[in-house]
Amino acid sequence: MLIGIVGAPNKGKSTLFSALTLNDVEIADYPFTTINPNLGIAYVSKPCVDAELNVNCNARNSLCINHTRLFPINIVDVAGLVEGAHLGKGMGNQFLNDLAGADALIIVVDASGKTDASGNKVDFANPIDDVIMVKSEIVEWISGIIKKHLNIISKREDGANALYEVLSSFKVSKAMIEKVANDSSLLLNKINWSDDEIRKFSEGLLKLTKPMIIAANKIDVDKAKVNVEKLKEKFGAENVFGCSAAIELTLRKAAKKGIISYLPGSNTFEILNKEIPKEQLDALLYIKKFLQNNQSNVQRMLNYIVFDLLENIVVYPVEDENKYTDHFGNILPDGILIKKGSTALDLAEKIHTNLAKGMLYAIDARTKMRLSKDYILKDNDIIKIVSTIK
Ligand SMILES: Nc1nc2c(ncn2[C@@H]2O[C@H](COP(=O)(O)OP(=O)(O)OP(=O)(O)O)[C@@H](O)[C@H]2O)c(=O)[nH]1
Ligand SMILES: [Mg+2]
Repeated sequence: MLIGIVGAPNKGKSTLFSALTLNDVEIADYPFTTINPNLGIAYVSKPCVDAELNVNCNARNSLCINHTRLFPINIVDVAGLVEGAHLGKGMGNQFLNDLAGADALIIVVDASGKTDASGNKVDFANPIDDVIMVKSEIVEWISGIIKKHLNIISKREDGANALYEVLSSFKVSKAMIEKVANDSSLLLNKINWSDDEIRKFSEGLLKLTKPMIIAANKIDVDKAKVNVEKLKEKFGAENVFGCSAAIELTLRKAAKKGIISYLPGSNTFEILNKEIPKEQLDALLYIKKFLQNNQSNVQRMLNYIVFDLLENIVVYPVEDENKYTDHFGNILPDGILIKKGSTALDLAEKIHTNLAKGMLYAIDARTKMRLSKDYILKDNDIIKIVSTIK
């Protein structure tokens, strides 16, 4: 799974990326600090089933800390996007190609309103404008790809296939293309769409394939909360997460160094090393106070994207349904992220095609009941796949 971080320049995209992945990347108070994409791994978190079963798991494909299971997710942070990027302004929009494979996007805006849509310092800027600009530039990017190939596409009877070939890196299926065209009453036979129709199609495709949420960043700055409320009003409260990437980064770095004990997403932390310089201690005490009134939303946001927006559940495959272990005796080694609505057979396929090929049935390790191949998996299921091929 890949989540893309996008937004106008100087909004805190790389700070958020660094907080999520703990990769050291360039962060600076001017536009276009990032030129090449930053790639890293972040973790979504969820209580592990090992606590309920009174065991300690041996997590292998994920991590488990104090019964909180952490699942790796790929994150990409790209250069800042400005109005007219599709016409070559700023860094242009070619770099958006690095977001093509993303399953969802985080649009980072500056809720403090202290940077304008180009990333320059101002006294008052409206972050709502940034969201509109970013969305519109992303639509132009997709439209541009279609337009570039329109000549060839327009000659094809099988327009859905032709579009699919052009947009293959986009995590789209032919069915998705057909659905979007159908919803917009656009014909797929020898496509001869106007610019407006291409834009409409691109908008629909974006909505379907790249759900987006807004990170209203820099809420540690005075008066930022007013803008967070305005963003929620405009784009829906569930789509906006007020956050401070800078504070989250400070906390995660301090935790890595063993200065504090902090579980990402928690609203508090413990200072373990009080021998640190006074300035650092004061900063941590300030953050502690800040967290009393503000949710540390960075982890919540990532969890929301993966579990709610993208509708993933976690399923634990095991080989021994009595001991909850794999072949080597590891307890609950793997937690698999899988789309809600997936079947036991889908799980087998995700583990190994051969396992799926020879699959006879599954077993619910909790109840020891037999489950059919088309059993719809539930969140936190522990499943043994019984197959003639291993
Ligand atoms: N007060 C405050 N400042 C922040 C926060 N997040 C980032 N910043 C600052 O905002 C500036 C820009 O941060 P970056 O992470 O480089 O922003 P960016 O969006 O990646 O910028 P470009 O790569 O230039 O597009 C830096 O000075 C950061 O320290 C935050 O939560 N609060
Ligand atoms: Mg950056």
